[in-house]
Amino acid sequence: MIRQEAEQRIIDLSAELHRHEHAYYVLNQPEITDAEFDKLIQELKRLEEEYPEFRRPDSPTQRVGGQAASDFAKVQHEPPMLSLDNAFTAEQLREFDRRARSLVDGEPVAYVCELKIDGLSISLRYENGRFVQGATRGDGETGEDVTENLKTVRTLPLRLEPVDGRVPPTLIVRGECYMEKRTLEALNEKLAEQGKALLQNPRNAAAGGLRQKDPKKTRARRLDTFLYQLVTADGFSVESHWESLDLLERFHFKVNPNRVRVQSIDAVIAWTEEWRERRYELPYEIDGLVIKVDDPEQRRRMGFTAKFPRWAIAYKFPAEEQETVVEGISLEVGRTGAVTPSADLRPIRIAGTTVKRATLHNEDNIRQKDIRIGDTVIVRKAGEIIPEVVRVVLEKRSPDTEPWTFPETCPACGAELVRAEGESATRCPNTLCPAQQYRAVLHFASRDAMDIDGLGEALVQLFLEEELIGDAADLYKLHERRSELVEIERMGAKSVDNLLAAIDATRQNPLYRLVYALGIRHVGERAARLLAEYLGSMEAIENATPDELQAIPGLGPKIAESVSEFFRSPRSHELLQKLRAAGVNMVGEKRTAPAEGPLTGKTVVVTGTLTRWGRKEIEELVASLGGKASGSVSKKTFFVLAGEAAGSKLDKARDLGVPILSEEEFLQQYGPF
Ligand code: 3BA
Repeated sequence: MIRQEAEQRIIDLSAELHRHEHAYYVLNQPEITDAEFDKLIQELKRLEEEYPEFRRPDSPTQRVGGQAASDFAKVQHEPPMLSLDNAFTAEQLREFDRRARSLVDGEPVAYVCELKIDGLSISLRYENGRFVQGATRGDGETGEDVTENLKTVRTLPLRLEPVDGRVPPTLIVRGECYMEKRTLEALNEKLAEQGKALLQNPRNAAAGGLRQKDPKKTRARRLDTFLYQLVTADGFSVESHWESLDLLERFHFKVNPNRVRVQSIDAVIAWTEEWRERRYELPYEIDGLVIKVDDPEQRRRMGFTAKFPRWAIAYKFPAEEQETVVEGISLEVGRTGAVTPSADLRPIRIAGTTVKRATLHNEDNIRQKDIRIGDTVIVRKAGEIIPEVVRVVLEKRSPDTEPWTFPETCPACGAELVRAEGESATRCPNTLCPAQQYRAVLHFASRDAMDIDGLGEALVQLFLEEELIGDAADLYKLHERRSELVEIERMGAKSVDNLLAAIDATRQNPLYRLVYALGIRHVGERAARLLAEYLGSMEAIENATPDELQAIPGLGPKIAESVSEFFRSPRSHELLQKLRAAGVNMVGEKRTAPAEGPLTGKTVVVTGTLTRWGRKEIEELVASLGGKASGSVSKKTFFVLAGEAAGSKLDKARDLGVPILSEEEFLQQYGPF
C-alpha cells in the first residue's frame, strides 16, 4: 500500500469506527457485530503502527488510554460549575416555582425535567471538533485534568459529528460520568474477593475510576457519560435548554432520553411521582431529578443566589426505609482511635442494594434511641449516606432484650476506652493499638497520602500480623526482609519487588504528602499543603507554636491545636525519627514570607459571593497585603468584606461592632489590584 492510500484508509476507517461506536454505545443500535468491529480496529491499529505520522490523537484506537498521569493537573472552570439547591417535597417545588415566576414578573415558565444521575460531574472541551480536555468538577472553580482517562469512556465522542456541515471552534459541555449498577456490583464482587474495601456508591466508583493513574485501569471500569449542559458552542445558537439537549445529541453526545418539557409545576410534580418507582428500572442509579427553567432569557433575569442558580433545583426522593433486625453491634477502631459502633443487620434490600450494616454513630445515639441487640429497627438509606438506624419498632421488642452498654475496653487492644468531656466519640487512648496502627499504615499508604501502589488492606494486615512492620516507618525497612516477603502466601518475587520499588519511590514525595500521611487529626490535604508551604520543613512544623501555626492564612485554631498536640507526643517523635533515618524527604518549597502591607497582623473575614474574586483569590489577595483571611468573626476581626447574599456573619459583625466593607469600599481603600 502506498503512503497516500494508507493515509486515506486511516481516515476512512476512523470515520467508520466513530460511526459504529456512536451506534453501539450511545444509541444502543449496533450496525455490525463485535467481531466485525474488532477487525476494523485491528486493521486501523496495524496501519497506524506502520504509519505513525497519520495517527491522530482522536483516533478510535486511542481509547485504550495514553500516558499514565503522575499527578492530575488543575483545571480552572470558566464559568465555574455551580451546584444545585435541593427540594424534598412537592410543596418545596411549588415554592421554587412561585419564586421563579415572581422573578420574571409573573410570566408563565416552562420547565425541562431531567433525571439526576448519581455520578461525578465533568466538563469537556472540544476545539475544532476534537476532544482536547476533560476535567472533574472539583470544588466548582478548579477541577482535575482527567483527559486521558475520559478518552477511554466509550460513549464520549473523541470528535464531534458536524451539524449543518460544521463544528464550533470551541465547545464546552458538562455532564455526569457514572457507572452502571451491574458494573459496580461486579467490581464490588471482585474487590470483596481480594479483601479490599467496597465502593459505596456509583459516585465513588466514577471518582475512583477517573482518578486511576493508568488509563487502562479506567477503561476496565467501563464508565459511561450523560451530558446535560451546553456551556459554549461558538457559532451555534439555541433558543432554549431543550433545544441545546437536541443539539448535543446531534454532535453525538449521549444525552439522557428520559426528559420532558412541561408548562406547569403540576406537570413537574406528576413527573416526580412517575419516577419515584420507575427509577428502580434504570440500569444506573439516580439520586433525584433536576428541574430547570427552559428559557435562557428568563434564566438570566432570575440570576443566582450566593451558591445556586435560581432557575434550577434538584428534587430528591424521600430516603427509602425498611424494617430489619439487629443481629449484633460491632465496634471499629479508626486511625485516630475513635471507636465507632455499627449494627450488624439481617440483610435487606434498600433502594436497590443489599444492606447488612448500619452506622450507630456513637454512644449517645444508641442510648437515646435505646437500640438493643435483637431489636426490630427501621433502617434508612439516602443517596450517598451510609445506612443508619432511624428508630426501634418498640411493638416488636422481645421482653428478653437488654439495653446495650458501650464496652469499657478496646476490642482490639484491651486498653480502657475514654470519652472526653463534651465529645461524642469514645476513643482508644493507646497509640500502639493494633487497630489504630492498621488504620494509620493504611492511611499512610493511601493515594492522597504517600501513595504506595499495591499496598492495600490485605497486605497491611498481613505485615502487621507477621510483625514484618510495627508502624508506617517500618515499611522503609521491608527491603531487608525481601526473602521472608517472597515466602509469604500469594506474593511472588515480582510483586514483592514492585512493592519495594513503590515504597522506595515515596522517599522523594513532596513534603505535604508526608504531612498528610502522618494522619494528624483534622489535618486534611489542604491543611497539609498549607503547613508544608508556609513552614517549609518538617522540623519547622514540629517546632511551630500554636500561635505561629494559626498565623498561617487559612489555618484555624482547631487544626493548630491538633498539630501541636500531635508533635507533643513521644510516639510521634519516634515515628518521625524513624522516617528521617529512612531518608524520607522532610523539606519542601517554602513560600516566601508573608508579605508586609497595610493588613500586616490583621485578620479579615470574607463572606458572601464577591463579583471580582473567587474564594482562593481573595484569600491570596489579603495575604499579599500582609493579612490573613479567616472564617469566623470575632472582636479581633479587622473588618468583614461582604459580598452578595452574605448571611449570619454580617449580623455577628454588627453585633460586635466590627466594620463592614463592601467590595467597592475594599477596592477603594486597598486597591488598585
Ligand atoms: N443536571 C446534574 N447542575 C444538572 C447546570 C446545572 C446542573 C448539575 C446537574 C447547575 C445530573 C451540579 C454540578 C454541575 C454542571 C454544574 C443534571 C445533573 N444541572 N441532569 C443546572 O444528572 N446529575 N449538577 N454540573 N454544572
